[in-house]
Amino acid sequence: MSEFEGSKIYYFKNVGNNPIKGRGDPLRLLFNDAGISFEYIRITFAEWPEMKQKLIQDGHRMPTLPYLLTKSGKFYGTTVPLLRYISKKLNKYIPKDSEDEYLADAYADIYLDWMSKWVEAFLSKKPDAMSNYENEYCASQHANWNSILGDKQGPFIFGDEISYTDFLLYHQLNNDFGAKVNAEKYPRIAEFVKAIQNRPSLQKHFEIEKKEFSEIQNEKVQ
Ligand SMILES: N[C@@H](CCC(=O)N[C@@H](CS)C(=O)NCC(=O)O)C(=O)O
Repeated sequence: MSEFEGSKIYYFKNVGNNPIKGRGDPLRLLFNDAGISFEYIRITFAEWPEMKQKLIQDGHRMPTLPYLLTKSGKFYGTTVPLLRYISKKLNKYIPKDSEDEYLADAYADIYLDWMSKWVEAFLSKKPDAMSNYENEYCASQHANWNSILGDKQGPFIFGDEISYTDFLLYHQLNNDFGAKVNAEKYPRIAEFVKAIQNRPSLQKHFEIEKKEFSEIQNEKVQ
């Protein structure tokens, strides 16, 4: 049994009235795909400062969200290093070829830049910040990822084998546009999204996502 079985994953509640926006979901995608049980604990913006201070006092050096606590109480933070670490431990989701392993790291770095741009636009007070981000920045990211996906045969970044970087890419596409893409302009991305959404091991994940969406909509209506 994996040491991550039964972990608690902590992330903010309700970023932008949406259960998947922000940085929490790549971990959920990986856990769900791998069939590892976990509890997803959502915390409010008001709760976080005190929790963060407590984590710092307890000696944790990466007190940002998301973070993970294993059943035995081990703390792990920061999304990409954590995805990579879990993948290594599972001996899954990391390309076997060392050049592809390097590329997976490099593409994960591109994801981090992309996510930072989204955070910047999301938090900006400028009225056109989000539309500029979506129309200009996202367009250049989509063009680049369409090419990256075109470098190999197969629906995923490294071909037929899914990697942790695929979870990052899918999450960002979902975070921005609910994973809707212009299939004529970006056919490889469209194929990729379809492959992720049709993946049998992720069907429960998508059901939970749908349920959470409707719960948030109902909360808004009340
Ligand atoms: N490099 C980290 C960044 C994490 C991060 O900045 N998380 C934000 C939420 S999306 C956060 O914790 N903000 C509150 C804080 O920094 O105290 C990662 O990718 O996990």
